[in-house]
Amino acid sequence: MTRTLIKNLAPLPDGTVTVAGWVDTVRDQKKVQFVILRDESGAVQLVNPATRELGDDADDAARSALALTETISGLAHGSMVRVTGELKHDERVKLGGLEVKIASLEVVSEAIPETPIAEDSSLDKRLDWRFLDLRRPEANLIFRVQTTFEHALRTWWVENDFIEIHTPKLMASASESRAELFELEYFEGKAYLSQSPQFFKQMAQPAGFGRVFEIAPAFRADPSFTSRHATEFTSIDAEMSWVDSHEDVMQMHEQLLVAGFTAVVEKHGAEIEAAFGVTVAVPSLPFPRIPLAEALELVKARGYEVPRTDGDLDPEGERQLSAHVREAFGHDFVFVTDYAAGIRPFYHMRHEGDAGLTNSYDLLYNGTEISTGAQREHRVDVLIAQAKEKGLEPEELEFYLDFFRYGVPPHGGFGMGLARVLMLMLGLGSIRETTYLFRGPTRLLP
Ligand code: AMO
Repeated sequence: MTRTLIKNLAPLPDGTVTVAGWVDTVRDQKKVQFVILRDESGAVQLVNPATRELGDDADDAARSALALTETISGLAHGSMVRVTGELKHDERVKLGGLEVKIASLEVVSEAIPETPIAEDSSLDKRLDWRFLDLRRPEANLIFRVQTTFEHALRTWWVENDFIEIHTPKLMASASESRAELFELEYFEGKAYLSQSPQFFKQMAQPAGFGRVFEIAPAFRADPSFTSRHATEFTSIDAEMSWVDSHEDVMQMHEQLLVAGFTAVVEKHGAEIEAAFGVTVAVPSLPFPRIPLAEALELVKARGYEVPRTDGDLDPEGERQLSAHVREAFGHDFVFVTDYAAGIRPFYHMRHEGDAGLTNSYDLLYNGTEISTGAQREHRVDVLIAQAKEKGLEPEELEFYLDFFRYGVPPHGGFGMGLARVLMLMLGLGSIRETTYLFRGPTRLLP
């Protein structure tokens, strides 16, 4: 269909144009009608001199002018229309300094006049009507930022010799903790939804791929209702061979993020500021690194005693640590490193001289965890011992353990939640806003 995107009208000379989109508002005055038309790229004012009645000598042109006026009067908010008219640049027009005088208007799809959501509707109600909620320019911007961000990550990976993989989401076993596993009937037996591409991105290492990435759904049967948990989320994963430690993984991770943030700032910095009132900054390299034990001390020194007994940070602890990092280093990101083995999965490599600590990290951004990464244990006997220690049956993991029996390079990688990165980047309150269609314990629709 021939149409001009509204954002592309400004550079055009005055003349005939065709635009298409949905009706935002109609101002139906006695002598003139104004329609604000929106499409995915912006909004423009349409104008029509109203014809309210026909004289005795009315000709065809007068009759169609009356019909057009009546059509515009009856336009409901949200109806899809296609309009051909005369574009005119006019500085007096507040909206973008231009206007289209309607020559013809076709109602392509009528909307029910009563819109089910309003600007002040609750988030839950907006999610019920997500396709209408997404018509908001700010919502549209979130997903354009997402596109730019993902594109920049992919470009960086491709330029750095990574191979894109697509791992199965139907699994025969758990890939992370058994507690958060969705089980489903699978012909005569059972299958599980993948919680992470963990095992299969690791498989690419003995497969000789060297460096891999994937951006794909992950599923967690997590009953929590926090602003940062979903039962299905998009996981950004990378894994690479020949690492000396988790330090190599962190270096890859921070460079990748700088590429992603640079692209977002260059393309959307100004509109993000206008829409959300936040300034997205490209982080400087290297990101600060703080061992977990030291992080807990720093948080304590700020007067916050982490109430957890397992030695991990809690969400308030993460916020406190990020506040410290911002004050001390002026940085929005921090790698918290060297987690205790007791709070890490069996596949994390442990310190050479101290089996109580792992070669692992969490990455916090603006006070919230966005990622976990680690060097993996690649010595099969050690891996089996660590699995047993965590109460896992090596028999169930045979397919995975085989990856380590035929030659495997030392390797490591990370997983990162896409919606969390966007939420924190744009200063939004929940990943429900930055997920196209959120899935939670009580939400499977739309
Ligand atoms: P982890 O379980 O920490 O690590 O997950 C990695 C990142 O994924 C995101 N995330 C979630 N986002 C929304 N809702 C959830 N329920 C949810 N759970 C996790 C977070 C988190 O930091 N296999 C390891 C990664 C690795 O070591 O490579 C893993 O999955 O942003």
